[in-house]
Amino acid sequence: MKLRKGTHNATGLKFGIVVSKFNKFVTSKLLSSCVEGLTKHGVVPEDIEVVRVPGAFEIPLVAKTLAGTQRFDAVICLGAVIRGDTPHFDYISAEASRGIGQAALDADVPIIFGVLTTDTVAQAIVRAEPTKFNRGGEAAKSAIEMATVMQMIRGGEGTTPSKDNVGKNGATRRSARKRAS
Ligand code: INI
Repeated sequence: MKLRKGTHNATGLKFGIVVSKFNKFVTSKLLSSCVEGLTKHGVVPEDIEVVRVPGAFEIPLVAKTLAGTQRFDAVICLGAVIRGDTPHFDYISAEASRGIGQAALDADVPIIFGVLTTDTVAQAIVRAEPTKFNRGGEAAKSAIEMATVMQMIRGGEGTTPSKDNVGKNGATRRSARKRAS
């Protein structure tokens, strides 16, 4: 039996981040802790590209487009949808989650769902807080784990990413696969 699982060593990996401006007092915290999570695990700042969008509703299209460039090992989506007095919350949160899931399948690249959906502002704040739930940092870890496990599955050998998964220019097996097709 072969066990395949991702690692948290992100050296040489590249990440795109889509972050929404709506509820910026929450999403800015998600973004900073996500970037910190990536760099803590070996990603260099030049290998992180951040795109800001108006709200969570706009995240899926940009995530799919970023992933489709094949320049990233994973894309991370960050947003905060907070329930109000109308059904608006349900439409935005449902579309963001459905769209992000679909984007990953369409682009064939890991896309991480780091969008908070909460009933109250207080719940959102505590989830974004790096010293509490740290959802931004968790999104970073999930992205690294998915990027490395996809490399392994696609590379087909070993139970950890092997050095020959990385080409001369730092391109991973996934981008090599794209060049070959
Ligand atoms: N966008 C969010 O990211 N969070 C919210 O809580 C939110 N609420 O509550 O309205 C929200 N709305 C904006 C939406 O995402 C779009 O940007 C807008 O509808 C334009 O398409």
